[in-house]
Amino acid sequence: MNRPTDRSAQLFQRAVGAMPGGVNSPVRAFGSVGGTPRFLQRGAGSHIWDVDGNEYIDYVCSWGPLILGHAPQAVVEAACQATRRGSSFGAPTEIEVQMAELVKQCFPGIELLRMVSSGTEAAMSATRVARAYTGRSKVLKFDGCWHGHVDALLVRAGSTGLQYGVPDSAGVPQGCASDTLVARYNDLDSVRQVLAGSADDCAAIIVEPVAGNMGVIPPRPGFLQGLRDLCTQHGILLIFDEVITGFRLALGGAQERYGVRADLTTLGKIIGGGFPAAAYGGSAEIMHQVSPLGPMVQAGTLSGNPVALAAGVTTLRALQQPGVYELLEERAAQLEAGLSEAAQRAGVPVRCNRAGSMMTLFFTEHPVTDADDLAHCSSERYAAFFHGMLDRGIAFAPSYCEAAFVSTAHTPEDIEQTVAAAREVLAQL
Ligand code: KE4
Repeated sequence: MNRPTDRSAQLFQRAVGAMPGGVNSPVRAFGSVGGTPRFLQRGAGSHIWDVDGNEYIDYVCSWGPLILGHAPQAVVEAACQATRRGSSFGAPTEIEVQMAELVKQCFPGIELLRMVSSGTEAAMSATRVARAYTGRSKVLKFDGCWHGHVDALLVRAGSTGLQYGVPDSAGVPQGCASDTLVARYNDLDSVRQVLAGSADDCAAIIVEPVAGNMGVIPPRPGFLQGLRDLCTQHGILLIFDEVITGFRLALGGAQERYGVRADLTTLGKIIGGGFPAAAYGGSAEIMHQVSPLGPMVQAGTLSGNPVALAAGVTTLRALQQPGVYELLEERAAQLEAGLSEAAQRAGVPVRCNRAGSMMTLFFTEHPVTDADDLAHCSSERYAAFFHGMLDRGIAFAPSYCEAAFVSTAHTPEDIEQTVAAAREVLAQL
């Protein structure tokens, strides 16, 4: 089953001599699963190929952006045409208006939005505008949630924070984090406790409406509405970090799926269609704080980049076609059922958490509903599963603190092949 990894190994050897850990984002280094990171050469649809010529069915999908799969023809064409017209101007362009109007159609709570280039920038800016609008200092986040590498939000952070055991990053002075409050995900009582005595100075509660960075953890029934009610009660702005869930769970993201409206929303990943684009937005009253209208400063050289937005608008228009989310649901449900059945057949205790076309297979018999539950999950078994699947041409996330994504390009045959491989791997765990 062993597949050649010589070229990846050679490239990794060179990479570590030029970049920290040989990567440009920590999770890519395979730190929590071990082994040689695969250097990829190309992707098409639901498949990717590494530099040694190995082919894989891809469930990473660039960590979420590629909901249409790799290199969809219409997206590639739109990006090429936009590039030929000039890749960046640092001046307003029509595609930015089209993107903003498209997002407003899908997210009724967004009256004005500002494009930025990464989810980190979107989260940083959304918390800043919340502080500007309310005049308050504190921001409450949840243990295990990840909002990019914003200084003040690198507290009990998920994703990379969890994978490398640094939920509170080095280099973030206490002064930066002192206004950050932390509560337990899916636990409204913990929110009430944390807010007791500080609600009047809390500008925002920022939450992943479906957590995707401690593995996938859906909100318990009532959790999101409870946050909504607490925010309304205390004059706190509710920020939904929909960088993953926006356009993933529905055209209107988690807000459409769960029927809870945020005061501010961050978006990313899918709205760039595989290119760097993200956004934050909310009511006109709040967003009038943002320069040049108001006193809150935020700017960006490549914000609203016309090539990225040509890819993003093309992607969103494809998602507006009838039947897309039903297809994603059907494929993802097929995968969830197949993996769960394979584990049961092998007598391996697993919990598969899924919301729409994002899911995580946890190796535990306990329910996984917050960051503390990760202590019951076997990272060793996940690593063995990951490599067993990789050796069989199936690429899951190199960490169980991440999500697996299904795209519209994944076929029933892809899912069947994945489940067949899982049966073999789980039987050997
Ligand atoms: P970026 O700055 O990476 O574009 O977005 C940060 C971000 C914000 N909010 C949520 C909910 C996110 O999931 C992310 C980024 N997600 C990670 C995957 N867990 C990106 C992959 C990586 O860090 O390499």
